[in-house]
Amino acid sequence: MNRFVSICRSGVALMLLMTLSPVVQTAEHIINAQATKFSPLFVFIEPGDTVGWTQMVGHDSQAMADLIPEGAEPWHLRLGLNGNVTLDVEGVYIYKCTPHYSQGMVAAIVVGKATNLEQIKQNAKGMSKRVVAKLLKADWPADRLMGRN
Ligand SMILES: [Cu+2]
Repeated sequence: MNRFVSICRSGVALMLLMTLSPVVQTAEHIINAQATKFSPLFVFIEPGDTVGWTQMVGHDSQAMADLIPEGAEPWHLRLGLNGNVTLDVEGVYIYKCTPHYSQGMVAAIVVGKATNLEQIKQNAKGMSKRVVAKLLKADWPADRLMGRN
């Protein structure tokens, strides 16, 4: 009986610890490749979160030069393979599928606040300019609006 009580107590203690623990929670966000689009087209995440791409047969994911925050690490997932990246630097990241870029397969990830939005607006060209225009019109979470206007 005492042992049972002790196990229950430790269980409750563990639950309390998990609830009260100040550990920062990171999340994983999934983007699907569908025909010649990434879905969702825009994801809003927190620094340290991971983005994973699925259904990537025939597709890749490549961060576009001059369209990611300064100091951020560009990525290029291998063609046809699912993969993921963890993004720590705040700002807007524009990425493309290389084989389908000309068909507009371009999308955006906003990590924390959009600190580099002005730079993105200036540097975007062609298909990336179209996706930036869409991003500006999209519904943003209220805490991300810095730099949008
Ligand atoms: Cu593609």
